[in-house]
Amino acid sequence: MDSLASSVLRYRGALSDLSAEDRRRLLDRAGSGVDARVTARVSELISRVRSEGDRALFDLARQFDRVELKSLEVPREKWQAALASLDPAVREALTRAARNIAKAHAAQKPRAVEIETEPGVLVGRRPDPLGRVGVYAPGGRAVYPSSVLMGAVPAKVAGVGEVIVCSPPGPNGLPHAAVLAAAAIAEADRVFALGGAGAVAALAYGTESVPRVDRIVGPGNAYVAEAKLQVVGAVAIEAPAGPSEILVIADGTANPDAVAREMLAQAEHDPEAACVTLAVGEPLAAAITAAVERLTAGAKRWEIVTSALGSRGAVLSVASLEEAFPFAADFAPEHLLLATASPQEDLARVRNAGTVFLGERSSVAYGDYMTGSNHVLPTAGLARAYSGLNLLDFYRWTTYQRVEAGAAAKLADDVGRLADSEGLFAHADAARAWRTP
Ligand code: HSO
Ligand code: ZN
Repeated sequence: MDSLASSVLRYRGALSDLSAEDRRRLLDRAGSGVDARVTARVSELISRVRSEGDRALFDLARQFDRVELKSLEVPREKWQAALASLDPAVREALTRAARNIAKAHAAQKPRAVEIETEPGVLVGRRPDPLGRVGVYAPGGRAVYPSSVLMGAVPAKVAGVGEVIVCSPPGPNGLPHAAVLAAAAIAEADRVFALGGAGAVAALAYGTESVPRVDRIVGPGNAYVAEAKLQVVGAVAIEAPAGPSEILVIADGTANPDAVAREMLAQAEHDPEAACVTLAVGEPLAAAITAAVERLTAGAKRWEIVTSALGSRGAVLSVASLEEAFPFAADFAPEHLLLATASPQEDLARVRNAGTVFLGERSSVAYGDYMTGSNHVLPTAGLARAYSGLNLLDFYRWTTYQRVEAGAAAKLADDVGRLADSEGLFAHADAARAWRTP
């Protein structure tokens, strides 16, 4: 591996020269940022909220947010006030984002189906919107009103009965003004000033003032992510999202500066972000590396960017696109950017990406905020099995079956046989009772 002291990137050189150890480190991102102390601490916090309810939540606000809350719930007038005092241009941009998210997700509406598997045997299923959903929005280093929209807007489009936004309080006892404004734009139903593992526990189990929800979505720090995993027995969550990731596949048509900008954009999210480029040919890899170094030197969030690129940053050369796609499928990135001559054709070769950006002009930033596609996406290689947050996450299916008179008589013998073979004789009796209509 080329380890010039000047490079801000952890990995350089040819993909085919990567040692087995380095390849594994790049691919194996599971559990990054989680340690045993977090696990123990979170389980303690969850037990406290379960046993003490609101009292624990007020205590946690004192302890972690250093604020004495008067009430956990934030009245609607406060969100409306936050919206009114937001910079009008930002308000317009958020409203535009919400509109595009609503449009893109409305197109995903599921349909009820009913089919006849045999004459007189009808089987169907119907999508039912969830009753109540919690949307978590972090505070502190990452205040992302955009993420509030990504959770709450699709929930409302699906027709979820009640959408609850939770975000930690600042010194004034309220969540960040931008988060409140986004909750207002998304037409959330209730907002609570609650953060961290305590918020997740309250949403999962309910307290005197926080109602229990059916699903919790939205990004958070290591404590929130761990808490979501620990409450899975009581509530549904979405695919756990960890530090941001990007994989760029670039061919000779790519602009090195454009690729470098995309690397830095995801790197500035988190010191643990994973940013990788596969460039066709060594000269292109060298040009992209130079661009990454130049832009990093001027980065406003220099510390975060250099930590990310220094631990999981890579610009690697490949001989051809054919070499890039299998690696991309193994890496299973949250964001895949195809900076290639024919991105639309290359899309057919993509497997296991959270979301794909076709052509270097389709900046990941556009998807993060505005295209309408969802930015809550699987990370750490979970894109192998999970999809990004989408409309279906806000429904559950009710399946049903109906057996008509003549059909019951025809099912009776075979069902009786199968039940007998499993030693379940009451099942067999129940089936055979309808043999003679
Ligand atoms: N890129 C992030 C989402 C986001 N970007 C929010 C800006 N704001 C998901 O990995
Ligand atoms: Zn982003």
